[in-house]
Amino acid sequence: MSESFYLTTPIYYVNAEPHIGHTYTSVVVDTMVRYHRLCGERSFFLTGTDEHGEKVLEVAEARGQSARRVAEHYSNLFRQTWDELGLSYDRFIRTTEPGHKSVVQGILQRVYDAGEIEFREYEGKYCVGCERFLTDRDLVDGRCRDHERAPEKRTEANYFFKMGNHFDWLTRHIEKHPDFIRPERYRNEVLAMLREESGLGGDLCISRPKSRLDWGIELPFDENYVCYVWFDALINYLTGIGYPDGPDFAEFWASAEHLIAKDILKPHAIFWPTMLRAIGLEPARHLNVHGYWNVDDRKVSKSLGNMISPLIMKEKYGFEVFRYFLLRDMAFGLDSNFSEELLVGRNNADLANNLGNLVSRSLNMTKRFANGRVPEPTESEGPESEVIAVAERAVAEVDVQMRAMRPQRALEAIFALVDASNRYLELREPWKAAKDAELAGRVDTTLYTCCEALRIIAILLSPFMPQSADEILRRLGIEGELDGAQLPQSASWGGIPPGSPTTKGAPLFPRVDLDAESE
Ligand code: ME8
Repeated sequence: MSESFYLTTPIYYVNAEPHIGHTYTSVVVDTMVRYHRLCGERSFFLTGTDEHGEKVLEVAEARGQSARRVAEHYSNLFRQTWDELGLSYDRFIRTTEPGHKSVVQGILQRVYDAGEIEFREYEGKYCVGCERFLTDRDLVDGRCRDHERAPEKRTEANYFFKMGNHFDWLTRHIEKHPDFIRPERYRNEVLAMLREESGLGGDLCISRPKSRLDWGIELPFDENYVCYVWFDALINYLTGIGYPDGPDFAEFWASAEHLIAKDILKPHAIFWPTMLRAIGLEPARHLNVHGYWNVDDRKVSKSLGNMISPLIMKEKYGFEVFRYFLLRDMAFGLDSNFSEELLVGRNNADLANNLGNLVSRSLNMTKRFANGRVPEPTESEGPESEVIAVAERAVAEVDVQMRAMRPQRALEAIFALVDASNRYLELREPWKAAKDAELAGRVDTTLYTCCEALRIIAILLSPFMPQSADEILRRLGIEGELDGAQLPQSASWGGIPPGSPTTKGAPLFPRVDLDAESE
């Protein structure tokens, strides 16, 4: 049986509208899941909303509404946005669902009965933005590095999960599985965090007194407290696939891949694996960590008010262009800057001039010189073999890069084939060859080679730009191409049937002129 893949996004807080940052993580997961489907692998895509905790209460109080109403509003907004953008999630989970509450309570009771939770007093620096107590590492000039606000000093009697009991095991696990946390820079960061947390005793406060906060899941062993929002939220990854006894739970849990940005590294790399250990489950297979989208070198966030809306980007440029930009411009793991100039630059260079041009030249000439039908190739020479070799390398390279969670590198490999095909076309000059008695015989092979390269490009590109890929296949006259066929066989050279009726169509990716846009 082929491998399974269970991919998750963070569940987003219901205190803000979806912006470029949330969109990036969700789009990477969508792309990965589409790729696995293309390979005939079973996959499950979980996303959703994180609805308890102080952040939501803050918004609710400011608006004079109930927390439930605010949660409902933003949760719907996230779901509708992902639907409008065509993200192919399998389940959208909400932490206010009754089913999630009973899973969380079952786990709390189990961990409590196992003696891993204790009750005592604690004083610390609490950031409402992060919904957690901070350590000195989280502070810059006394302020939270992400929210740029000073934490509050808080003392409370609370329940603590003794996660420090599992630090030795976790350190060994990270050392034994070098790519558990990837890219590598974040693994090193987690090992440093673990050393620091060990020095602090390694306890995690997992309760909030109802007298201060009652918007959460009640502790099953003390009705005066609700569960800390992170303890509740992380468990969504189990509820989402039917923990404890759903039919697919074991299969998908064994193949779990979490995707997050570095802001929530500690909860995912330290709280979560130790919680799972206490529950008696293995950690996820990989924790994939990306950097921040910045505008003018500052993290895009609700608290800084510099958000970029995916729906506005869709309206202005089309979602496929925005999606391509996100996937291509961010090296997974590093920060990236967003500006409309950069997006338009990518559109014009990669999509309009390069890929779009290959599509329109190939199909225009197929129309002119082969009556609009993919011709039968005759002989293949050096230049054809070169395109074939680049196509084969692209198929293999995309696979390696996708499985290593480097979507930007996979796109580079696809565009190496686009470049090679354009160079090939320039070299063969079918527009001249067709008029030259000696060279006219090779035009059919040239056009076949371009159409076949385009077919492979479209298949490989389909997880990244599903609609554009469908459109290329439609213009090649083979729109059912992706049904049933699986990578890598589906992209092996020679798959396009000669005689396929092609269509020229309008430019696939029009050039954008930013100056004209702003007029
Ligand atoms: O942290 N650049 O939710 P959240 C890149 N509810 N990605 C960004 C980003 C940026 N500027 N801003 C946000 C929470 N993200 C918790 C998660 S999971 C059990 C609970 C993305 O709404 C990125 O994926 O603050 C980041 O990790 C996530 O949104 C934080 O979303």
